[in-house]
Amino acid sequence: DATFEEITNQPNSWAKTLEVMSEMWPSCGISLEAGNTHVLFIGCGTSFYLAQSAARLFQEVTGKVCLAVPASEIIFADTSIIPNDVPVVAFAISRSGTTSELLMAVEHLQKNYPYVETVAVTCHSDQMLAKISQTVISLDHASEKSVVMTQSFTNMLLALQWVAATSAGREDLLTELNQLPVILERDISKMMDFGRRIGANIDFKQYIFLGLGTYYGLATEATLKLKEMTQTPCESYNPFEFRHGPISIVENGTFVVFLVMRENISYTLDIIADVKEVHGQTIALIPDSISDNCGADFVLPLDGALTDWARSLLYMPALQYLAYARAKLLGLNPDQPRNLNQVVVL
Ligand code: F1P
Repeated sequence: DATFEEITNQPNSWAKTLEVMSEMWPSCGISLEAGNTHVLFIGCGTSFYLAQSAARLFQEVTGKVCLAVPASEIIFADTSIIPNDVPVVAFAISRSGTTSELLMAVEHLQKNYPYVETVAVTCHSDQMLAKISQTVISLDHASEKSVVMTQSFTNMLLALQWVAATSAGREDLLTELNQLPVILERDISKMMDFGRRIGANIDFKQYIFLGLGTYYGLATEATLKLKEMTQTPCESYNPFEFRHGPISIVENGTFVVFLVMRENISYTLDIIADVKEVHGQTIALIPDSISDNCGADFVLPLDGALTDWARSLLYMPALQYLAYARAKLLGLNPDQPRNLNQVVVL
């Protein structure tokens, strides 16, 4: 099916995205050099979760003020979101380039805030979003037949990571990004084995995905994949927030997936222990340099030589495949989830 092809094609599509970005971005005319530029990231559904992840890493890498908002908030609740005394760049993210709310948000910005520069990030550069935006990041090689977004998510996020590293003049980070296609190619079968073991286990009744900072958008996206493809109860939280109430839903059969950062590892180990104490099953996607003795019931060790933010994309294929494997287990068609279309039109 298409979803399988699109998940497993990611080593190729990531390599192509890096090629496209190094050719197009330097000459696109958008400048993020002014230190006081504010950067908005706008999308719907998967593209909003992408915006959340991108905004956090962009802020970390460039030091600019960054904000992720669902497109609907630009249209219906824009008070005080958009400053008027500094340059503003808005990245409008959409696989299809035709989602109504996103088009309305871009039109709203252009009408009411003409100084905002809009950059379309899309896999369909022949569609309306690209036509109405000032600049287009065209990732048509990552477009999809499936309703669910998999490679389009990671490729659009990779493109924004590339822009962040380039704008900040961070050659070290660009070097790391350039390594990702080869690392993914090397590790993808290990990720799929993991996804199958965890997703296709009928004993797991509900899933919780935990991620912090730029990983929070990944955790919410992993939740959406599982929800769209399988309708399994699942939720996402910041791991530290999880202990402030939501942990009360954990019981035997609750599978808690940690997207682990090296930076806060000792605290994360405490949370893993807390979840085990209340009879949850724990899984850690974790840098291989610290995976031994992390205490989780299942471990997927990922490249520990990369920085936390450069490693982030490597978490996604495993989590996408988890949802895919569960859809197969339940006899569902992952390409065509219940109640969903590729595009939501108002
Ligand atoms: C965004 C989106 C998807 C969702 C569904 C409907 O589309 O909300 O995230 O899975 O297929 O559309 P787009 O604006 O990125 O094309």
